[in-house]
Amino acid sequence: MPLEALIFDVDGTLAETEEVHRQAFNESFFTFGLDWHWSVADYRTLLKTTGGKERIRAHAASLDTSLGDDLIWELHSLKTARYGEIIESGVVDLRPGIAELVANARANGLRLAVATTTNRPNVDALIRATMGGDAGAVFDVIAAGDEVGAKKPAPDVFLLALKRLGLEAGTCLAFEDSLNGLRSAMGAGLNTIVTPSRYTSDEEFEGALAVLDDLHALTRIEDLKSMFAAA
Ligand code: XBP
Ligand code: MG
Repeated sequence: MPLEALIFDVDGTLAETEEVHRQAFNESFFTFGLDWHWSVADYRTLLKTTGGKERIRAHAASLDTSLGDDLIWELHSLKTARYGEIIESGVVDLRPGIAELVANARANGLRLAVATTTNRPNVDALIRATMGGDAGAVFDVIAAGDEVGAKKPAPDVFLLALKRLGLEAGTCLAFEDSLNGLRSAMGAGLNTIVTPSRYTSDEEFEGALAVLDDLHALTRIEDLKSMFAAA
């Protein structure tokens, strides 16, 4: 089947955003009077739990404490607002090759989608800051965070993107940075290219169609289609 669409993960794939997430989490903990501070080393482990609210809940449990759902939602809303402010200040760029790949895919008639664990406001902030436009104008389909019952590594968010695209998995190619993301995409039946990011460089990506440092080597659609056809 011909390649018809590219489906991108966001955090770690489109851009190295997790350090901004980590800063926003830590500033929110301070604002809430929590004596929590997530170091880089802490966060590498914490990231195995996908979803910011789930991550907060898991951390509280590791301290034998629990924060009520209302407080977790309130804390996460503050974090999301802070994340958007930091991203909109322009501190993060797209990873190498992403802008060219998106432009070339569009110029070659491929459709574009996002399938991410983060929430829609974070996607909008990142695309506005790095691509200068509305995320809904750059991508045909956006499937994000709380729109699905089970987050990555469950396949739900990629299945939602496929449903909204109206395409079979066999005509699409996924791009991810993490093992949780790879498992999610493969669970949805998608061939997946992995570009490990700062926080996932130590992970194994069995089953990936390719594992690349970044996507600058794959900006030519002909090369992408050849790799896809050989899968
Ligand atoms: C990575 C995640 C997200 C972010 C934080 O998402 O697991 O939880 O770390 O964002 P992706 P939220 O699937 O794009 O790699 O706090 O909004 O969850
Ligand atoms: Mg990711």
